[in-house]
Amino acid sequence: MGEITPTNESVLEFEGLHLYHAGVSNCSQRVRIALEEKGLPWTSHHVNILQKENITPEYFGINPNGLVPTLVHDGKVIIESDDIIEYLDITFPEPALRPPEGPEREAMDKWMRRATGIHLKAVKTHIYEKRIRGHMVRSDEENERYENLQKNESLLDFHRKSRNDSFTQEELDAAKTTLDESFADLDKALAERDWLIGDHISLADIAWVPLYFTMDVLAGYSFEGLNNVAAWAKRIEVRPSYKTAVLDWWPKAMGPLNSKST
Ligand SMILES: N[C@@H](CCC(=O)N[C@@H](CS)C(=O)NCC(=O)O)C(=O)O
Repeated sequence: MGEITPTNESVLEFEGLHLYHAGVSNCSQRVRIALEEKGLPWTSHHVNILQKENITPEYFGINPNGLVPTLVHDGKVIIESDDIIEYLDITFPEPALRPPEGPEREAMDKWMRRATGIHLKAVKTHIYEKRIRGHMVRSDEENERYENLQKNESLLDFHRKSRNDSFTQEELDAAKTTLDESFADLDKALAERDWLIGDHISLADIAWVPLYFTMDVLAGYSFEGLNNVAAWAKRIEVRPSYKTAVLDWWPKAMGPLNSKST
């Protein structure tokens, strides 16, 4: 479950919960929301991905994909946001963010797998295409460093296409279609309930809501007609975790986070 052995051994000595994360990152938002919902104290290691602070041998030694977030808990290193939030709920069970084992747990797992499954080809592709690419252009030197450090072929391919502006129209259209289908399904699921699973917030909501928060601002994605999704996001926005986990970390340079709710 997301646990890896880091080559950068400096983190093995960390005590307590340490999070490598970025303010702008929707995957980091997931983990910060879960931490805040559980009231867990944590130490921040902010990695400014807009400034390419993740492209260093030190950080690749902690997360071999060079991605945020990474959780270090008493020297144990966990990567992948879905695995991290699940780890937190298993390790610190109260308040529970997962329903007990059974059909609701299975439904929650399915939503989480779906969020993970669409991240690179749909979420990231659409956001990079619409907004981030212009903010994260890598210099030749940064690019060379990345090519030397990154071993994950899918990520190498993604960043080469992003840098060379060489996503095909088919790939961009497929990303948009996947997002349209996903948010439409989310809207349907939320038609008769306040939360995706059961009657309170769960890891399913925490996995999906950052996509809503960032998609509209970063990608200009239209949520028109998805009223249940918008109402659900507002239910999250009134929780104290929204301010501490989402708003307080959002880089002002990227504009107001959620234009629809302000
Ligand atoms: N599957 C990973 C995806 C993580 C990811 O793509 N993180 C982004 C920010 S949301 C990142 O680090 N981007 C920098 C890069 O791609 O170099 C997870 O869920 O943790």
